[in-house]
Amino acid sequence: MSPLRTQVGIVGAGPAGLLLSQLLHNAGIESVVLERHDRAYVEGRIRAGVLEQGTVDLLTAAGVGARLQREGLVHEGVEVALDGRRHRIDMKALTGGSCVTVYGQTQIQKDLFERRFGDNANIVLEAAPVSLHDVETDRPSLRYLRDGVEHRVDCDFIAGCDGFHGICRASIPADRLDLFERVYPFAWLGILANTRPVSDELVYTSSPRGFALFSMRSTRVSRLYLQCTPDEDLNEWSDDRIWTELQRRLGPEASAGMETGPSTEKSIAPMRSFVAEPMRWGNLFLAGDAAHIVPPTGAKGLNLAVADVRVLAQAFDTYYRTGSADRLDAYSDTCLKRVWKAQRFSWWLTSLLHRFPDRSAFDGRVQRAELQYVLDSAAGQQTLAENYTGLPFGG
Ligand code: FAS
Ligand code: PHB
Repeated sequence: MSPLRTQVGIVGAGPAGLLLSQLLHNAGIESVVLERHDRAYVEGRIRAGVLEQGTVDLLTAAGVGARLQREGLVHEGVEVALDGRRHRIDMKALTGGSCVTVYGQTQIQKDLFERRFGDNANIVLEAAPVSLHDVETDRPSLRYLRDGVEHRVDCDFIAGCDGFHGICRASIPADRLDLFERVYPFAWLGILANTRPVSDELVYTSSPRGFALFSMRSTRVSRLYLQCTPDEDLNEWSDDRIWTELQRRLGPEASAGMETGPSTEKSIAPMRSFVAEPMRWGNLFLAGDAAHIVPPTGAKGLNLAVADVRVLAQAFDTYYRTGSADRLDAYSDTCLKRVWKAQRFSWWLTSLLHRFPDRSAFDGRVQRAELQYVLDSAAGQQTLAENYTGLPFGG
């Protein structure tokens, strides 16, 4: 079969890949997206839930934010519970107007797929395996199998948007990458339930029994997380046991009136911090989870993926309009400045709120004192608020 020819070959139809495809389309740049799963699988993954202000603005400007604007829940504050007492942090007041919006990643995927297919985008689903070729030349290509037939996509550039376990970063010779990683001694057990959230805003909970997070997907759907061991057996966690533990960690007063009910989804997510540098090899550019992973405590993963493809789309736009490769050459450094600030915040908030099994008594007291300082101090609350709602894109 004769090869396809395009300007940017994108591997992965997650938030990074599909949004990049949309941004390139808006700039008049052609792309082909290769995704190994089908649409239902990609749309069905229950993942992120909190969008920074910049992410909401970018999705809206890109033409995929209409339902987000209608259905997204704008939160001006966030709560932190310590010793059963809930403290509200007024993020809007502390940042001069920034908020976050609660809108599930599954909804973003649905909006992106609908818009891209509506624009007749070239998205190949169930394309597996995908392989990269001649990445260090000016004629890179992608190959993939579909229905037993091998296909080739000749392109100018490849965007590796295939997530942490994808093929793109793995295609880069090990001696061309510096990897930075921290694996945490715990994981998050997450459930979805058709119950009224315990609060109108998110509640991050620190307790001697471990961390808990009370989030939501709507005013009728709760998204809840419990810190657990990395090797937890999900079968050991009945709904009753989960609800009881959530109430114990939040405390009787703060969880008074909590509505419980059957879970509609239950999963365990590992916790790691990870960065691959540089985010480029030849004409392959890594974006999103393919390049970095953060513990979900700071709600940064999806937002970082959006920030990466914003920079990459602008760099491609400059290249094709002017012939200048300056922004492409600066892509990795530009992204990593903000990636590392989000890594620091995600590590800091994770370290502040979780119970570390091997932590000394002294370290436990210092951890508690730091959290108490943040809750008692306007400066402490401001640093949390400005990071949580999202640092400036240029930052
Ligand atoms: P993704 O992993 O979302 O997408 C990669 C895509 O590439 C997938 O569709 C995959 O099928 C495809 N792919 C992979 N290998 C391929 C190959 N070889 N060929 C073709 N396609 C391939 N972030 C938050 O902000 N808040 C959260 O609460 C949160 N919870 C999470 C829970 C879990 C269990 C996980 C795993 C992640 C969570 N994240 C969270 C982070 C998550 O939202 C990511 O940051 C976000 O999905 C990143 O988007 P992408 O970079 O597009 O990667
Ligand atoms: C979610 O709603 O899934 C969520 C919210 C905040 C986080 C992590 C996950 O920090």
